[in-house]
Amino acid sequence: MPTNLFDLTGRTALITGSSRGLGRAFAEGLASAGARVVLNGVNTERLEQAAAEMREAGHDVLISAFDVADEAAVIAAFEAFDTAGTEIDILVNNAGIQFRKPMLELETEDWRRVIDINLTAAFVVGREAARRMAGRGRGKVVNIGSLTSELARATVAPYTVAKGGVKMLTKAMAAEWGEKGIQANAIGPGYMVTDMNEALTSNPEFDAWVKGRTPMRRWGLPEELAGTCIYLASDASNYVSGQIIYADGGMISVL
Ligand code: GCO
Repeated sequence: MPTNLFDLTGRTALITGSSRGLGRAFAEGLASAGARVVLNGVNTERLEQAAAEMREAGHDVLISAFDVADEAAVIAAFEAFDTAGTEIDILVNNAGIQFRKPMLELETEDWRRVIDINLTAAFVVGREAARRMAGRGRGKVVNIGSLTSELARATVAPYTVAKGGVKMLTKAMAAEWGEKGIQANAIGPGYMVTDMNEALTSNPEFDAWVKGRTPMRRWGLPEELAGTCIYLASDASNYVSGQIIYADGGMISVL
């Protein structure tokens, strides 16, 4: 038994969509547990800024700019990791977007974009990472679900469908990759204070609804998800696979 089951020293973690928001918090959490982290996003300037801030705090940080929804770019990024000898031990499939519109007004193109980025990209990046993890006989995949992995909310249908898919993708990964030494799990965040949710946090009615509906009576902070991510990325969860853990202040457990 290692002395610290949560120690990630010597591991490298790729976190998609990590220049800000939840992804950044996951990167900070994994780095503080000892991992080298690879930040990803499409805006190189923003990535460099985030990397500089994290290095300032003493973390070991690389950046890899690519669009998770562009399969050729994903494959090229993993080939670049291979060339550089960068082995991704931990993948956090975090990149996501939201698009709020009632279904009767929703264009198919917007539906597809949300599904592509939130769901299909998790499969594509997951496949590329897992092919390499399988060769090494170990790896951790942490997908990011949502309360909408279980429950619908009006105006966010494609996101709901994508996140329901992420829950089942996690189980499919667990089913196929367990024998290769890979554990795949998911985190289901509750309502979090992020840029993506700005339209919700700044809406007094929505704010009151979230606080009324959440047993902890408040929104979650991105850093409050870090511990769950460290757990699922570390040896502490070595016999846990196919699970989605809700970090939601208790919201999904109550009516
Ligand atoms: C929304 C929010 C959601 C929530 C999520 C909680 O627009 O409904 O952005 O994505 O944050 O459902 O898990």
